[in-house]
Amino acid sequence: MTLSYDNHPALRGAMEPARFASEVYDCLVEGTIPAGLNGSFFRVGAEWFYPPKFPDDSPFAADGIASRFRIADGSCDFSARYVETPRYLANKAARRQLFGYYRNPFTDEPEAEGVHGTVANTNIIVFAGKLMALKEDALPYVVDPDTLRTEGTNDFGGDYKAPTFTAHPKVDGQSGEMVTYGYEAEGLASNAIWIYTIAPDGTVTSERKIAAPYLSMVHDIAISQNYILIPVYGMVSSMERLREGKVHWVWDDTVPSYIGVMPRRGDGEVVWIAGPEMAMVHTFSATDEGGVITLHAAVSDSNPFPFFPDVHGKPFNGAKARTTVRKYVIDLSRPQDGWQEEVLFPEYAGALSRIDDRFQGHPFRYGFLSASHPSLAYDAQVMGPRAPSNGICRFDFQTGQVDTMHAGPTVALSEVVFAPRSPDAPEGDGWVLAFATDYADMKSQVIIGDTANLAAGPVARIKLPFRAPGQIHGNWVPQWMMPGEGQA
Ligand code: V55
Ligand code: FE
Repeated sequence: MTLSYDNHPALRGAMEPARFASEVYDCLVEGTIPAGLNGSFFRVGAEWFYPPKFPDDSPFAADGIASRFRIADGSCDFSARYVETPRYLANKAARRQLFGYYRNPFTDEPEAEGVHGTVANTNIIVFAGKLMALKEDALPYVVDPDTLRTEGTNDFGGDYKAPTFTAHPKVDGQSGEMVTYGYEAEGLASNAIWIYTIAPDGTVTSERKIAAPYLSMVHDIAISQNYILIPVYGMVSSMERLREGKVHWVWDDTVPSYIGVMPRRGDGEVVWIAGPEMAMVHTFSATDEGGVITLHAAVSDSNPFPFFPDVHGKPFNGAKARTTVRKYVIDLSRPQDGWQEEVLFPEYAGALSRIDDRFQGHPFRYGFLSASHPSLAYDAQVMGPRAPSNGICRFDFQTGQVDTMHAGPTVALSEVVFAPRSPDAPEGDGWVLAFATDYADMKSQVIIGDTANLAAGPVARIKLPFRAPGQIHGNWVPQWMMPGEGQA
């Protein structure tokens, strides 16, 4: 049998799968890695080890590949390895793709029967002493931080009972408590969401079961001091469409959007606040005061994903897919009024919103984003006509100021992560790190900037001698937070 990507034109150039595990000892560095930056930048991305069964399948079904930039005393070692999910191992044994459309087991080959189709490609976190690769359709996969070998799933001693676990759990920056959930928690196409709190030692401390107004992609949530915010929007599915052999998600612009508001503690019910069409795929964070919630998020007016079709056959709308930084205010004394939305920095477009994670669940001031902006020059001959994300931005939500670092005219950035200068540094003070591929030589790098002067440009570029896959999400894990390390 011929194994090639020839029938998959999207898997060429910057998207062509690398298909190898890799290690680079002592990477080449341009500039100087800050002396105080000690820890690991863990990332997970997606590549098709075997080409998709259907050329129009969602890239969200590509295999997870975990990687680590381990930074200490001004130098950096890199490693990468596929997450060894049951699907990846079964495909390897068969030497072909056994799985069909994204999250549609009805389209799998008979040999895939009984093998979970998850690809663990969306986020990678350290919590309760474990490194875990996450995909919202399955339990976390535990990965050894040193070898990046996969050890198996984690159900937190059997007390996490949902079959699915979000890629975006929230860890309270002060208490260390995790607020997490699984959706489609009562089986494929169910609208059940099971919500858990987990103590810093990995003990499950609460379980609550709610029903969404309808089944939708619940990719991310936000937590404030007192509430959990659950966005629900027109990315929908049904058992019927899965049985018809289609990709899991489809956009429906006729259903209302909702933000579910649920008390973090006690057994208060969820209140669903309704509003117009939008897709709130990623949040920054939220705060609440006197029963008024303020939520910041990266939001588009409609379907942001061109590979998920429209249920009414409408063509993909690029303008409405543009994702911007927005602020939502919800007055819990008047839930029938819905929410008030404000687009804060309309010229910046970017989807992968982050904060200084030490402020998760508490009042916060700064947001971070890899973004495009009309003032950030790019080489259209190398990059093509569409502006890439080549700015690393820090938004001050108090003053409206934006600090921007231009990453270069021929790079496309992945999500930015923030590394605090010290455990108790002021909010937003430290370094930003972002993985990028330089389209001029098709090699990858990590770009580091100092928040004290982002406009000055990168302080260091850690260079790989090849192109590695971009990440979906990553996290900076300071040395003092690594499993097996004492608190600094
Ligand atoms: C997202 C990403 C996914 C997924 C579902 O960005 C939602 C949103 C990379 O995989 O499976
Ligand atoms: Fe995400």
